[in-house]
Amino acid sequence: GKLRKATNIVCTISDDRGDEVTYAGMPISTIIRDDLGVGDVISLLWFKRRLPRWATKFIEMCLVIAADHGPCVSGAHNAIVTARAGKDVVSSLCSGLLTIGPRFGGAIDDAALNFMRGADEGIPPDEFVESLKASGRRIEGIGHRIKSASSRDRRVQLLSQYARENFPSVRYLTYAEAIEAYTLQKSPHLVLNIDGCIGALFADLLRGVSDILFHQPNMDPVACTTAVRSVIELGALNALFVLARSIGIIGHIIDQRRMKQPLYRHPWDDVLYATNDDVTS
Ligand code: Q5B
Repeated sequence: GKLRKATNIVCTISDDRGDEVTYAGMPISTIIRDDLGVGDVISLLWFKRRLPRWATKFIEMCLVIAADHGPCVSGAHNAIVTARAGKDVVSSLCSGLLTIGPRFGGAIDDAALNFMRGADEGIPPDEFVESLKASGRRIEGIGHRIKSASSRDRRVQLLSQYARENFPSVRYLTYAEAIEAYTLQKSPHLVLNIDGCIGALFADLLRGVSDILFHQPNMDPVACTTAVRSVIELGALNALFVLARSIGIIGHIIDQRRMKQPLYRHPWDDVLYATNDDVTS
């Protein structure tokens, strides 16, 4: 018989060989005909499943809510400086995206995994916080430079409210809020932030769609937790912030180019010129 040629690449999410491309088996004409949105497209291409509307709407809300947070945050600032140095859109976007990491926008995966661990193992909030502190780690998903107990993050409130009204369970969000209640006793700035809120709620979402995701109705809770954790470990939650914030970063780049802004140079009076002996850390 015929021998199949060995392939160098395996792809399980899309197929462009027919008349039209399919996303997880669904032709794009069906996606258009059925008026599906970007939340459905992300579900198909990232998770290889069509998810229910309550879940795809949450994904779309994350994209809207995390699209931009003004010009002063790390990503926008870097992109603005790069655009003003005369670089193209792709280079400026990349320079902005490269700031996304453990302190800025890239704490979502670890926040989700940690809040899941705490809730599933029944770790009391004080123990959870103090054990991370003892190991010298910051709690992913907690803390914000400008948001505080008296100036709450509206984004966190909007996502939490939607989830409470539409998710089958908000168990991990509830745990994250218990952590926040404890950290707020230490400092008013140690609020549940956008990364922590998306992380906890995405873990709740993945549990809520586990029968669809893993093709197993009434899954054993321990097996479900392991399967959800393995999805999060792929990095899809941080990727959601990357995707969302790309929208805003591109906006800032276009804004700078439209205004023909000159090369940025940081002002001398905003730099402390010091010797090593002058600074303590
Ligand atoms: N402390 C976010 O810190 C920030 C602590 C903590 C225990 C914590 C910090 C942090 C975890 C990572 C995280 C996502 C760096 C943030 C985002 C998107 C954004 C951004 C925007 C957007 C802020 C002062 C004292 C110190 C610290 C202690 C702080 N956080 N202890 N666990 N998590 N969080 N990132 O204000 O005793 O004085 O040494 O790393 O979740 O990125 O809008 O800006 O949409 O663009 O710089 O919202 O919380 O304060 O670092 O001077 O810390 O608090 O140990 O204690 P700050 P620091 P001490 S959302």
